[in-house]
Amino acid sequence: MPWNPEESLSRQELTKLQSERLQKVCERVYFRVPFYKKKFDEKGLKPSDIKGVQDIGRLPFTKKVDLRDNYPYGLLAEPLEDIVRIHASSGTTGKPTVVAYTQNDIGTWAEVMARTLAAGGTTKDDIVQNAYGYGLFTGGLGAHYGAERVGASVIPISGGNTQKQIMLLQDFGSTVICSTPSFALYIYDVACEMKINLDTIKLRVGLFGAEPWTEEMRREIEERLRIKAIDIYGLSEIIGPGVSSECIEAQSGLHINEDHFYPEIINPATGEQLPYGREGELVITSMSREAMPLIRYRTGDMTSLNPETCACGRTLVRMRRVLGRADDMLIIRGVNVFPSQVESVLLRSEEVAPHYVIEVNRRGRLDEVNVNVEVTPKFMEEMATKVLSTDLKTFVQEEEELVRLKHEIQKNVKDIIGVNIEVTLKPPNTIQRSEGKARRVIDNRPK
Ligand code: DLL
Repeated sequence: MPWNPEESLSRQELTKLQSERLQKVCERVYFRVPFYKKKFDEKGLKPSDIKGVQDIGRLPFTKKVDLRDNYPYGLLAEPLEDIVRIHASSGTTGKPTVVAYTQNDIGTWAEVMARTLAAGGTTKDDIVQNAYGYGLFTGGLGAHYGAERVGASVIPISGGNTQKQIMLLQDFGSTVICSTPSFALYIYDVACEMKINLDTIKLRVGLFGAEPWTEEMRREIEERLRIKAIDIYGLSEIIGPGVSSECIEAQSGLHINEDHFYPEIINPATGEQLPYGREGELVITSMSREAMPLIRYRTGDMTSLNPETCACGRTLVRMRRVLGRADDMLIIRGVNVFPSQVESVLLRSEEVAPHYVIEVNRRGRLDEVNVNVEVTPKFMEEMATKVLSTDLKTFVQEEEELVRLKHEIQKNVKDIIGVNIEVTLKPPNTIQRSEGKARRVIDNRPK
């Protein structure tokens, strides 16, 4: 059931609401944020030229570099005395990206996160173990406020502390977990090591996001933890988590809270708007934010939009699962590859575990990719009984069974993605686990 009737408006009603909010936000940024006044002026645009969403293509884009150039407070549309919260996301280089909220923004955030939790089937009867990190990262407090708004009991355990997570899952009877998908798998592994009987855990749903993951990973998590795994998406610059989420009824695309966040898909190379169904870069205008609204923010995330009404009754447009950021795309011998595509091929082999890291090296003028992936403990045991000579400690890569599996994976990658990669099989529990966002790529190429 949708949390708010605004999730099921007719397209006509929604467009009217969006157009009103878009006009207002254009006024707000033009008269309050010098950066935007300059951008509008350069295009010869006045806020009054924007009559509705049909005119959005006339507006300038905002990029991450604009946030950095205006660090820390240059893009605020409200005086600091009216700001009640500041978050930041760590960039790969230098200063973090700063985002600010007024009291009303915090209210909007709690509302969209309540929608996310409700879409995942959470009610006031649930106990929500919130394993997103609390702090500058928006995951922890975002999920916290949403869960409270729904009326659930929130356990603010934050990320990390894996053994304690398991203890609380058992003792507090948590029914919903919020975490990155990679951390959920880590919790499962540790629970197995601790020989925990999963029947003692009441978990039924997980709300997973903050990093790219695949359908294959969803299946692994659902089978192992015996829960429904829901994809939730967002980014600090726009609000944090709460931009879009799947519903438990369909688990088929993430409903974008379009009444607050106007989505467009563009060709990242040309900036041209693309129609529904076409894959491109997601661009979002945060129409109802007060402290730091952004106009046509280029998220860097690649997806497509589907306008069909969903089985759950929500009319909000759905975005396809994010394959990855345009910046994370690897170009292997001219072929564009997202780490998540490698993940989905790896997990087709039942003998490998969902723990991997992709290394990229430069040899001469060519990029070489080596995928390190763990075999499952079951495969390891079978190998030990079949190949008596195998010294499991040294994990000899030339061993017949390993060579067969390695070739099978390489062939799958070649057939499905169309590139040649090197594969290094690793014994169980040797690839570093993540308690937050997983680091899937180690790029050793000279900058
Ligand atoms: O990761 C907000 C968040 C917290 C979302 C908790 C979901 C759950 P940032 O740290 O600013 O904010 O990172 C945002 O993470 O642009 C995407 O590239 C990636 N991302 C977030 N959710 C997903 C997802 C939070 N479900 C960046 N699938 C975004 C794929 C995701 N990528």
